Amino acid sequence: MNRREFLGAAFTAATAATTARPNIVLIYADDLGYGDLGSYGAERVKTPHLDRLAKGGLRFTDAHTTAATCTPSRYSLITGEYAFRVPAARILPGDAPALIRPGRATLPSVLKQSGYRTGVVGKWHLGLGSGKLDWNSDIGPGPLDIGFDECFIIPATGDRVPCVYVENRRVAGLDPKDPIQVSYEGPVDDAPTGKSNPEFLKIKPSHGHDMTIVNGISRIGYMRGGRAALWNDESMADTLTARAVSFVERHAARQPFFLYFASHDIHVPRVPNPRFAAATAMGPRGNAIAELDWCVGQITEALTQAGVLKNTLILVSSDNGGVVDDGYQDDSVAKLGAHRPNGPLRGGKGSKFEGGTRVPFIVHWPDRVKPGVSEALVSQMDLVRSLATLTGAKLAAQEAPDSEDVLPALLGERKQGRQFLVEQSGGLSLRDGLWKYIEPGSGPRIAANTNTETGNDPQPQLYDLSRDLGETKNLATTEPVRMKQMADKLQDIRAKR
Ligand code: NG6
Ligand code: CA
Repeated sequence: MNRREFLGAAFTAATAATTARPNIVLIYADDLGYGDLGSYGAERVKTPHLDRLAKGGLRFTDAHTTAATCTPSRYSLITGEYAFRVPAARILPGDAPALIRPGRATLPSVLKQSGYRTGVVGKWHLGLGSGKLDWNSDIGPGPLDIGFDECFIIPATGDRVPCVYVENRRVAGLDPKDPIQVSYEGPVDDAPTGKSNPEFLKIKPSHGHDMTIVNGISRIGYMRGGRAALWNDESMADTLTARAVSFVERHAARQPFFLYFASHDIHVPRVPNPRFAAATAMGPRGNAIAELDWCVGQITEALTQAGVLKNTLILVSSDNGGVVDDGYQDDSVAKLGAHRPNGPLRGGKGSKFEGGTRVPFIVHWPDRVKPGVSEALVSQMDLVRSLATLTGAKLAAQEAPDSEDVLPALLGERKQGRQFLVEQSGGLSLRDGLWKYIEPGSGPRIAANTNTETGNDPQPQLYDLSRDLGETKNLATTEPVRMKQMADKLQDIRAKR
């Protein structure tokens, strides 16, 4: 062995000693707010399975999505890049082309490079195909082209057509004699819609959501055909959970594996299985949280049964803050009572205030992570680089460009995460430690449909979250120097200087 080979071998040994390849299960809830779990203060809904993970793992109090809505948050989670850099990364219709181009480094591709078997089950909402997708033939590019070995997905959201599952490259259960046609422009047949025939609906919209009716629920967008493939909202959680459990069972013998379980709960339409009808006194929104908790219990049990729970890194989070009425008359406002979906935070889904992006975040890994609470500022976008470090994957500096390695914080070995974090909701805001700067923004202060405080203000806003977590006292005029520094820093990050 010459000197170079010797050094190479020594390096490999050192790397192997500091990297680890646990199984990784990322449980990503939809619209679950900071205050929606028992472990984060909820009292009107019981979440024992999630709370057990929080108690046996590390519960973060300052973890964030990059944006206050779904598609941009998921874009960042998968790519490690701020979604504000990509104008197309906004809430997508169900027929949008794939947002993430094949060939770039992604969370699944990085883990695949490290030897992981990768799978996604659940809500995708990152686009499919390359424009004018034919749902009746092979579907791509999609998850299989950016690092997932297998997929079973809802193409967009539960409230958007097409209301079918896509398994790998095909619509699951599609009868070729009954082809699917999708349009976001106008009706594709003369079937009744939510608008023309509200009497056919089992849940009525409160805003929007009045187009094609599937399973007694009108959606956003129009579709026809594919009748044998249409999903059933009541059993959606069961279907997705069964797929997740099967993934664990199939891959437990050949570890490591990475499962991205993107639950549909608790997004609208909230149609939990009838067995959760009495789970809470909050109606479908509360019951959907109970259903989510059940799903997590099933997946955890599958890991336990397979004998891999201890060596599995379970991450639990949500794609944006909580919202109450998000478009259907589902009793969520009337039955909310004292429940606060975003806990002590101001705003919620779609807001510039902390309720928009600060979400539950739990890290559970019995073999490595000691139970506790972490106040570290971390972003879901940091998972790409942090998990690359953990598993020994190579990731060039220009890949996952906004992702920081916060692995020590994720494992509870360090109290600090990142220093700066941009939050996106219409405009941008900046966190610098516990300071928060919100750019001036036009537009309504309250989103009328959802009754959410948007955070829009023609004046700049500055809050000291160490003393004012609820963002009530604007310090912009009393701290002009700090405000200017933060505004400049935000400009730098935006321009990537
Ligand atoms: C909004 C929908 C809302 C929800 C949201 C996306 C209307 C009136 N509202 O446009 O119901 O679907 O988009 O949610 O259509 S997200 O969690 O996927 O970002
Ligand atoms: Ca969402």
